[in-house]
Amino acid sequence: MTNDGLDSGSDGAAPPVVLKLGGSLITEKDRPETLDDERLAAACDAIADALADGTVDRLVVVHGGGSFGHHHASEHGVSTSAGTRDPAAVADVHGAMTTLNRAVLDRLRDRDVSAVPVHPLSLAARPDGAGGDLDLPLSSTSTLLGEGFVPVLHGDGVATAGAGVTVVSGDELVVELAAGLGARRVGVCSIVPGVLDAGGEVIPAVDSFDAVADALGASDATDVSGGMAAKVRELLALDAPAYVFGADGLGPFLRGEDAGTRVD
Ligand code: IP8
Repeated sequence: MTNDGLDSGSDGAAPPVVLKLGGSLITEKDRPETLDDERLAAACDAIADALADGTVDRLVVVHGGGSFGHHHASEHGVSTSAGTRDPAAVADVHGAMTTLNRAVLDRLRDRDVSAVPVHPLSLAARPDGAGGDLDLPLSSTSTLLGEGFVPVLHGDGVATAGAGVTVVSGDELVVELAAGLGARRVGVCSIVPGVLDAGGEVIPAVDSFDAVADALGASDATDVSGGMAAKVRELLALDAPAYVFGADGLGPFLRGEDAGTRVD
């Protein structure tokens, strides 16, 4: 079922838009704990404009790890499938992600966006172990939305049965949020303008993984949670239409237009 915006969300209110800001967009991915301030500011401007214009009224933002989370996760050998029981490693990964989260929140609030943090490490679990389903309770996010806030989640550590703490990617959170909140549209904004074919051209629409599997390579910089192939797989599983686009696509996406590649 595709939720085209006419239905109510799971709490009876208008369905939200779920937007991921990729770590590659908002950080300098190859320089540890370094923001890409210009791109982050432009993304926050687009979000603030869309909320001020009313083109989006309910929005959940998720951001990735970029050079914050991924750097620490790979130093400690932690990924979506490999966990740690070292509390210092958990503190490093989570601490870097909350630092990045604060930077995003500050810039959104500077633009009068009612952005508030939701930290997955404090909420979520993989009760069936690494590789198992993510349990992400949505009551706080959905109540915050209903109260007029813009919840801002992020890739993080997640309690994982039998493995300690593994990584939960922003993409996985996007899928859970979109499904659980009955999202109207889903956007994944990164530094690539969409899903690219073998010749480097943006594929306008993807409706099956097999059709694009050959063209999807791994991410160049350190990325413990899978690159574009994993993103496309996860987005294809959604009911809501999802779009993968670059920085230039963010404004159009938030205005309800097509941007980059539609994954549906
Ligand atoms: O950048 C991963 O989130 P992603 C976050 O969305 C960490 O894959 C903690 C590495």
